[in-house]
Amino acid sequence: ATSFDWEDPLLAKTLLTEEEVAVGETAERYCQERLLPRVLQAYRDEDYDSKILREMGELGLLGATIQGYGCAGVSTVAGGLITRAVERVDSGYRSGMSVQSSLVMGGIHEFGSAELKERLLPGMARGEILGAFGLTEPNHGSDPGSMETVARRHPQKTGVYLLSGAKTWITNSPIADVLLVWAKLEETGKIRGFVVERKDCPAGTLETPAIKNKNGLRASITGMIQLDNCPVREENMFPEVEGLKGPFSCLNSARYGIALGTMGALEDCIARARTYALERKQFKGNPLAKYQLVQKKLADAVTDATYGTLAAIQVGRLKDEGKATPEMISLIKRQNCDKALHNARVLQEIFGGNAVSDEYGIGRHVANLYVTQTYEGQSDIHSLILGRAITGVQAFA
Ligand code: TGC
Ligand code: FAD
Repeated sequence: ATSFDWEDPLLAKTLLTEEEVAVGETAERYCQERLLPRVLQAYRDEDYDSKILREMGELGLLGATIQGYGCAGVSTVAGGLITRAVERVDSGYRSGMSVQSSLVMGGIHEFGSAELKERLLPGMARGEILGAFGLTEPNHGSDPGSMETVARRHPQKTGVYLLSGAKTWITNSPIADVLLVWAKLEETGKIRGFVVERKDCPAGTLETPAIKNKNGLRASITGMIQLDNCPVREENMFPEVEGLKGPFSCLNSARYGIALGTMGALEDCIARARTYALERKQFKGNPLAKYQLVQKKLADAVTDATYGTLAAIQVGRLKDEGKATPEMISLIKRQNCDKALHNARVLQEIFGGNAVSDEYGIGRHVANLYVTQTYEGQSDIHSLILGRAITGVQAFA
């Protein structure tokens, strides 16, 4: 007999291959056993332990969808099950991993020269070489096409570009060994991707100060990238790709990871709220779970997590068949981030005053999920991407 499983109501698990189930279980075990015990202190101290990326690398969790170069070569859905497992613990840990895996390794794999891929990807897959992705600038966030960071040819040295400008709100920048920086080539005005290697930067040409005192995503490290005539060899510029297509191609896979990732955070909120509602008693010794208003909050959240998970699995399948469009990814990124944030905020109410204590974990997810709704295209920006696709009229500017 089949009974209802509140943790997987529509049996999404039956849509997964054996390999995907195994990858998901490996990731969940690592995250629950190794990440969960340290997140509370890390969040309090605003401390990101870069050993985490090495641990993930040892388990084959970094750049997992890439074929070759020491990467696991699993499906898009399996990659999403990894982000879901990590984000079940904390969006900040997923963020550090997404940047490494999707944005930097993914970018180098898709657009880098053969030499760059062979030299950097295996070390990045092991978590020994850490990456950051610099697109956002202090004056240009939602509209990165207006970026000011520029790459000029070195006046004396052939085959060298000098990068100048500033990037801000950059995950991993203070600890990154390689920084994928998007800059406009002075001679063409077109956006190009440059792999800046910290070890090759002369003193004073690259600074990556941390941005401290965040009120969300405190278990990840965020900073700036300041470039002052920083020399980068031509071999480190992506040879072919020009324009916003470069950074946005990397974002497609990172946004996919967030769509399934945020379902992990929401599921953790549901599990915590359910446990609390069953234990906490108010009015005549009844558990909160007995009250209809509380049950509705749980029912709404479980429904949204279920729909979001199924939609993400479908888009993952289409992506691997080469049938996914960027708008499909905007659709699930927007919906899943919005629903995760909304439901987390509502479930927080079940904890009453205790929600204010960080020991209950719910407030941390709420603060983190605000960030997930904001980065990689704020939800309203994804509304406009969808609106353009629906009407044929762009409403950005
Ligand atoms: P638009 O005219 O729409 O496009 C310009 C060119 O780019 C191409 N393109 C894409 N290509 C592949 N995939 C996509 N998703 C693409 N989106 C656009 C497009 O085809 C076109 O190509 P071409 O060859 O014709 O030049 O450009 P626009 O300037 O009108 O863009 C507007 C808009 C809103 C769509 C875009 O700028 C946008 O999405 N803004 C949001 C910014 C954003 O997402 N920033 C992310 C920063 S990285 C980050 O947040 C990492 S957090 C990581 C973590 O910690 O987890
Ligand atoms: P703005 O662009 O100033 O937007 C502010 C508000 O205005 C938003 O609500 C937006 O939706 C709205 N808005 C803007 N334009 C329009 C319009 N045309 N119509 C309607 N509404 C509009 N970036 C990176 O490059 N790499 C990273 O690793 C990275 N990591 C991050 C980590 C954290 C913790 C945070 C907070 C951000 C990170 N970002 C990163 C930056 C992130 O991508 C940007 O914050 C995001 O793209 C929004 O840009 P903005 O903050 O400049 O907001």
